[in-house]
Amino acid sequence: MNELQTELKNQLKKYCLDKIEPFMEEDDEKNRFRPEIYRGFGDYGICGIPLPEKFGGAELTYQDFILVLHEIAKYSVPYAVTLSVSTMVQNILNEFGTEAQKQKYLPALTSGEEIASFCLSESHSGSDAASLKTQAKKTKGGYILNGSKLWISTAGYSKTYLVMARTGGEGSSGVSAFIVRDDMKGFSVGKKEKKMGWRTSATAEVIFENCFVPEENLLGGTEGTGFKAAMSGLDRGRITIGAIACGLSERAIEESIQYALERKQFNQAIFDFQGLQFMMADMATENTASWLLVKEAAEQYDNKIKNSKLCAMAKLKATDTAMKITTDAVQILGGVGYTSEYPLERYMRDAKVLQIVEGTNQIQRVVIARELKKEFN
Ligand code: COS
Repeated sequence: MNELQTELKNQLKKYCLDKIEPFMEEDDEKNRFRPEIYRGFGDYGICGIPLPEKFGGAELTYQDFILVLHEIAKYSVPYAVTLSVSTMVQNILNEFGTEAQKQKYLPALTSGEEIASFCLSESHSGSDAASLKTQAKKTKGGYILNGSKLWISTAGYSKTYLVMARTGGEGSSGVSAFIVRDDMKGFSVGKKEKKMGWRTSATAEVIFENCFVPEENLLGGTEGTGFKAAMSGLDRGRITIGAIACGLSERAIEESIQYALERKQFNQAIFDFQGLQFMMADMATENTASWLLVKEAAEQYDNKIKNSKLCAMAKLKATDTAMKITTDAVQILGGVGYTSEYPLERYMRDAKVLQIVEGTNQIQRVVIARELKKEFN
């Protein structure tokens, strides 16, 4: 780590210990999201890490960004994910938006004053994203949106929603992206999901009922580019989900080793039983391997190498590993690990959805296999 990264990590650790950690159990129980915690990230200048300075970003690297997410995830996966998704939307706006769109929407996001949501999934279109049905019908001066999006992170708290909707025929080329604001007529937030984990993150349906979106809010001013914009955003999002998984795993490893060193059975610390030592050695090895993969994907991205396969591998490996590590960590604590007296059961619940979001791990394998086929054909 360079000096800046060490400094950033230390400052964030303090913020997370003071402002996040004390509320996590209670907020998890009450499904409570605190916008002030996110705004606090803004005060640390981390809400637009990879974005250009001219739009209020820090213009740092993706390698810096994954370190920040890794640190936050040790205290709260939901807040790390909120930052990851909002930054993913900013990246898409920055890459595909017009100059006017960037100037208008990015500064409030990079400062942390506002949050952005990513709206791709629908009830009949999850893994098969190109089959989405939300309609955007051309009208005078803009588009009328009708349909709904499901499982939208931070819905109800975000001001900007990047919405993929159909302007053309079937398939990916008929999809366009729109910048929808929460105060647009016809936009509303629907059912809030009751979730196994990530309970501090608000997840809900968003609904469009004859929602008029002005022409200038068509991303990039061009129809038909929405699917590619979403996919390229997801490539980056997959690296950050990998980083979050590694942060969560690291915390679970720390907690379980600490416990194993203190807990005595048969007159010795349970750490000293070889059965547990092998388990802990595997946990540490697998998480280190995952982190190296995530770091490599981030480095390639910083070097402008497009590598969807590596992004998918990083997400797949790190999140499957987080599920295994958090499950084993509960096992090391035994009965007490299954109770909310320790946070391990929450870590395990928070890990599960990492295998599902930003493309299920089955989809990651599809992406990897497709690239392998291209390489070997
Ligand atoms: N970056 C840029 N463009 C991409 C891309 C990427 N990573 N992946 C695909 N594209 C482009 C393709 O190049 C193709 O463009 P052309 O038509 O110009 O050739 C177009 O998008 C369609 O691609 P493809 O034919 O591969 O699309 P498919 O419908 O077969 O689906 C998968 C591809 C399965 C990979 C995609 O649907 C997917 O990732 N699904 C998961 C969705 C997801 O992650 N949802 C989570 C939402 S957030 S919780």
